[in-house]
Amino acid sequence: GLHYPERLNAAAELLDGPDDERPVFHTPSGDTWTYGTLRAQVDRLAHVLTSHLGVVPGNRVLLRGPTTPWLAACWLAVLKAGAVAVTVLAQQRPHELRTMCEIAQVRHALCDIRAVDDLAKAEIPDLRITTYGGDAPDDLLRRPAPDTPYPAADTASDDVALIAFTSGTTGRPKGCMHFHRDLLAIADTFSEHVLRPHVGDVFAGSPPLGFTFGLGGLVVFPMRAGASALLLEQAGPKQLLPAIAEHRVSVLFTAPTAYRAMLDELDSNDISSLRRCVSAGENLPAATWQAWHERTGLRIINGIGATELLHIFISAADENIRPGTTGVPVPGWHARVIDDEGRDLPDGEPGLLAVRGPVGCRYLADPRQREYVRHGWNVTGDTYIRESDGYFRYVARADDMIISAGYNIAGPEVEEALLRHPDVLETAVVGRPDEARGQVVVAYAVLREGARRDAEALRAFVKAELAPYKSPREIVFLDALPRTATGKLQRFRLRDGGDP
Ligand code: 3SK
Repeated sequence: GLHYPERLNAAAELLDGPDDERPVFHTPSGDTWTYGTLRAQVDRLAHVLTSHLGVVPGNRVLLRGPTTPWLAACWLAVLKAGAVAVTVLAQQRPHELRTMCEIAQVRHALCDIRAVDDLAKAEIPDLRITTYGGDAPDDLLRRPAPDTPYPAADTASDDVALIAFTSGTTGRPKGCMHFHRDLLAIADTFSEHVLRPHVGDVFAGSPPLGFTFGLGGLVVFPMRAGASALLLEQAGPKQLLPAIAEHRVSVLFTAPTAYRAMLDELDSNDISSLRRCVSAGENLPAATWQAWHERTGLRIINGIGATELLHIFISAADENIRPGTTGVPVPGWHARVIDDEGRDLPDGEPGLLAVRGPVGCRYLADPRQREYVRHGWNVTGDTYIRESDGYFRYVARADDMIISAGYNIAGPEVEEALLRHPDVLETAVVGRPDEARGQVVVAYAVLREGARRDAEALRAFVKAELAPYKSPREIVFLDALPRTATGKLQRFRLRDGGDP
């Protein structure tokens, strides 16, 4: 198992090691931060936090801004000073920010000047906002600070370092508390054993640092390996490919829909530098895995992670990949498929995914803790099948199973069939209430540019692929699917028949 010293400061650990001259962050405009620069800036910022802003160990500090080296440096400085980083997303609006600050009892915020409007509008009582990246004399980056090393706060390995909010497809956001050691554990499990990065790797990807998928993939993993990351403020499928080509990115973190969208643009970009592609955030359809493999020769590393557990806990790489499955428990993690009473289900039977490992779910003051952690296992809310070879296959989110005329239908299986049609870019399949059948299958689809919206042809296509009872009764075409700020599909908005 993993053993960390009783006293541990994750920021100090991550910063320690690589030579001063080695690169750590690149920006799209061509700037490079070395480990030496980063160490000096983090120490400056930590001095300012402590001596100008009065931050003391244990204080919660909100961080908000686009993905830049400065945001990463602020995050490291907060941890190095022994405070607790509270990360949020750019898309979060004033009322959501107010709720999160209330839940996490936030008193300080470090905010990119470009993202401050919504935070200021939130009018959060007793919140002291310090901006960075502007030209005001009190800007965080302009404050005078000693040029001396900042001694890292003497934190315990199980002191809270991070509060990350789950986007929550419904309901009040939940703050997940994570320890200093948790931040190293995600690197020492998934990254170390599945990703296996090299010192020379250049990481990049689409998830923002306010989503732990991005925080791990773009800051923690590269730093733990002494490697570097390209930090992109705009990281949609259209920006990723040219950035990979220009900066010779070798490790990519993004979501299934981005892999699918990038297929159209592959010819005009040289992505020969890529050696690792990670997909998480949502289930990776086998059709997307195959298409990417055929076009690039690369084998996508699928994974399932959760904000509650910080990063990826089931995955596989290289020759261990079985397309269409998520993989096996990452070394250090354990997984089971259980029924509602917590009993193991036989292989091949769908049930609740339960996992256990070096990181656990600890909601901050939220009774939903009891639903997530049962009998010492984290129950993620996903329906999975464990196959006889030990591989875990995603079925659906537990509340996304469709029951139509007595049949159990997993929406993702129908989505998978639709995605095998070349015109379909994205799709979401849900159950719509129906008097006669309980529910009927309805598919929402986004087509590739220029494709004709022919519902009948698509229905016929699915009928040829799947048992007829799984075929959508109706296909609705949309320009985009409703998603959360972290890119997760909001099926409930389609199911409710509301305005997507
Ligand atoms: O929520 C997720 O899907 C996720 C995936 C990978 C790593 C981290 C997270 C939170």
